[in-house]
Amino acid sequence: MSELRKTHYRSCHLCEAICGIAIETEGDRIVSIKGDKDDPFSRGHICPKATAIQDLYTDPDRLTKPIRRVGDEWQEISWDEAFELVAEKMVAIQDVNGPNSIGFFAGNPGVHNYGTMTHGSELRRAIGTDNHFSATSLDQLPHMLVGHLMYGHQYLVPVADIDHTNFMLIIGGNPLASNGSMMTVPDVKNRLKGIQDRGGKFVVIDPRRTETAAIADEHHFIRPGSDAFLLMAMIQTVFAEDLVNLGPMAGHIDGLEAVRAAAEGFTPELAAEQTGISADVIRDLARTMATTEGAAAYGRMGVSTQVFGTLCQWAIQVLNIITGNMDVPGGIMVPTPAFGNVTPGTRGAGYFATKQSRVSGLPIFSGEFPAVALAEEINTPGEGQIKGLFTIAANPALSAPNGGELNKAFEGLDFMVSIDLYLNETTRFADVILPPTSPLEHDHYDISFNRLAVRNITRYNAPVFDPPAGTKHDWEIMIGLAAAIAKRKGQDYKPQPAPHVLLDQGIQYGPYGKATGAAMELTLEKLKDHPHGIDLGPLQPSMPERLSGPAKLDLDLMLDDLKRLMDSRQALKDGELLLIGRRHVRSNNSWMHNSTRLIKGPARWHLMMHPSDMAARDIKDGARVGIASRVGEVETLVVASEDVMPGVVSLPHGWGHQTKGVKLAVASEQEGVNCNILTDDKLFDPVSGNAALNGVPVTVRQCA
Ligand SMILES: Nc1nc2c(c(=O)[nH]1)N[C@H]1C(S)=C(S)[C@@H](COP(=O)(O)OP(=O)(O)OC[C@H]3O[C@@H](n4cnc5c(=O)[nH]c(N)nc54)[C@H](O)[C@@H]3O)O[C@H]1N2
Ligand SMILES: Nc1nc2c(c(=O)[nH]1)N[C@H]1C(S)=C(S)[C@@H](COP(=O)(O)OP(=O)(O)OC[C@H]3O[C@@H](n4cnc5c(=O)[nH]c(N)nc54)[C@H](O)[C@@H]3O)O[C@H]1N2
Ligand code: SF4
Ligand SMILES: [Mo]
Repeated sequence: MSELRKTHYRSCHLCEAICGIAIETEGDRIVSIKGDKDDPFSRGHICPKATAIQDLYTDPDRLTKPIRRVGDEWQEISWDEAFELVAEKMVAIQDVNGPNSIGFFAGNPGVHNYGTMTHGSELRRAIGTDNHFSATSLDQLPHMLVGHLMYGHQYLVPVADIDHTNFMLIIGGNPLASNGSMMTVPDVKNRLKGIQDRGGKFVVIDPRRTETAAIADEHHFIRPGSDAFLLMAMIQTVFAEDLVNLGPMAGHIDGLEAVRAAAEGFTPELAAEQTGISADVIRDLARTMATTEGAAAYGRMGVSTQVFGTLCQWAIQVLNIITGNMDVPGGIMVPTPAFGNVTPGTRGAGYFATKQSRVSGLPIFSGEFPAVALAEEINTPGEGQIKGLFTIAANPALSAPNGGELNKAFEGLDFMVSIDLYLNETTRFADVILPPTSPLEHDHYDISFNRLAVRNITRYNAPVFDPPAGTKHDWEIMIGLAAAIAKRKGQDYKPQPAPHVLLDQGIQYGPYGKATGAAMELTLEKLKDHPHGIDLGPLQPSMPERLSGPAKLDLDLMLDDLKRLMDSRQALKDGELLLIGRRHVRSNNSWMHNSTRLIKGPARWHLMMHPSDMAARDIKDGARVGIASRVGEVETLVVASEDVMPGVVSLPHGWGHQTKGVKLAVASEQEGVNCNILTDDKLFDPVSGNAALNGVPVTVRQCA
């Protein structure tokens, strides 16, 4: 007899859109996964990845027990043996080589897993090293650095009020494929259409005519890496045409005149030459930003992960501020989440450049060094060389630049431990793999993404399934390791309370919380009574209360960097090819290619190239091509497309699973290659150290 059918409401943990999903189960079987129509935020929307959650859950390749490498084999071991072994090896490395000889690399799924966020510090503290790295510096570091430097806190990151804006400028983001990033926005297509339905418009600036560009009112190609010229020219126009309006920020900013002076030389004519966008269009965009009631400029991966990443994100803030769009409905605002709301004095404001990485002297940001420094920190001998490594929910072998060098580095480590669900391109180098429970086997709360959501909401989800006996959650693995390491070091260790206890405290002391006397009297218990979540309303103006002082426009770092920008002027080089990335709605970074359901359909890993660039090199459509950069070379198939700008080629990241030693039956059958063999660890934004994964110079030739 079949067991009772149940419907569980939950947030999808796969991407930043955090859509509400309804998972129907029968016993330990998933019957269906659909969009939750009663979810106040996502309104029933989902994408194909949500249904693949069941593939992840039932994937025979998913690891469920700790394993250790013995020669060329993997053997199961008990949790206690695993914790003891890791503690013994890692502490021994530190005893001989000093505390910094252990490194950490934390990856993207950790941010979608609140236990990792509340308890990751336990393990880090037990080890006690300076050498932390994460996907942050392959991604949104410039946003956080600008929040920290301009507004005084790394989490003061305003988001576009997409539901009320009348003009949105999207620079280097493709939310129709990525579903929004640093802007949690489920059902983004309808929300963008909503702008058009109320008579507004949105414009996309991108070297590729993306899915988002295809439905935009305007799309302009831009030469990769040149966005800072465009943004500065828009700022220059606002000053030159006397359009400055500080709106609610008047009286709460410093440094307007210095920015005016610094912007002077960045004319639309100069920007036109550098970007390929005409001066008229640039002036028009600036005027529209300044004269539309409720306008928002938003920039994402294309402008963060490039050599002027921080400058671009700073210029976007300046542009929003001087056009009166900071902290107004329809402009950009800082959300007010139920947990982790930032007000003056909130801990974790961030710190910058208080230390430098050992080999290249790259700046620390809030406890971590840029990921571009990881390979050299492992490969360069000397005091502080990394000899032992933890990877946590990360696949840097595929996701970090100069993959060739990094793979060599992993091979040379004395000991490596991976907390991960799969034996993949990175974890195959580990000595011990510690697999956590599947996401459906633990509770869920979006600490990070409620902070970036285009509407204030809060949801808590109970586990869908009980964790199988003898399994551990990510956070339990972390405290297990921390305890074993502390014991071996002869230190006292007492773990923090469980994640849900910390969550409850944070909610109770948050802006809607019972302990702060808010009318809603929110507690975790109360939230549990709302399976679809609680709608906390649209974004609200909240300045200057959120600031500890005036917002600082004239940051020395940025004004200095404008000189680097000016010096970077270059004539468009004949025959130059710049590599950019590409995301697809049926793929998710490097780890969801093992789902047959997602992978089916046409190949999505090919190189896209403009027909004129192909003709110039005698390359046939569909041919096998060799792509080479300063650091590496790969071969793949090329597809001709007028959707990429001439001079630009596009290759998605996260592929390259045909590697020996991985246990990914479906993914390894796929032909895509690792594009990060081509990206360069010496190509980065020197201000933040963030990787420049876009705008990488390459050559392409047809294979014989
Ligand atoms: N060229 C190029 N490179 C890029 C990018 C790009 O646009 N272009 N994008 C960059 C960006 S934005 C990011 S965020 C990074 C992402 O790169 P990474 O942070 O390395 O993340 P993923 O590739 O998503 O790999 C996630 C790993 O976590 C494991 N995992 C999944 N769920 C869990 C879990 O619940 N617990 C644990 N312990 N493990 C889990 C998976 O098996 C996988 O090994 O890639 C970056 N790399
Ligand atoms: N389906 C799916 N969704 C995802 C992910 C995924 O892998 N798949 N990854 C998640 C993660 S970790 C992140 S960080 C987000 C990223 O979210 P987005 O930033 O929206 O993602 P991308 O599709 O990488 O968009 C970057 C865009 O920048 C363009 N671009 C490249 N170089 C330049 C440049 O120099 N200037 C300008 N103006 N544009 C440029 C690219 O053509 C691309 O369209 O997506 C998240 N959501
Ligand atoms: S858009 Fe993102 S959060 Fe929504 S269903 Fe797809 S993967 Fe999940
Ligand atoms: Mo990311």
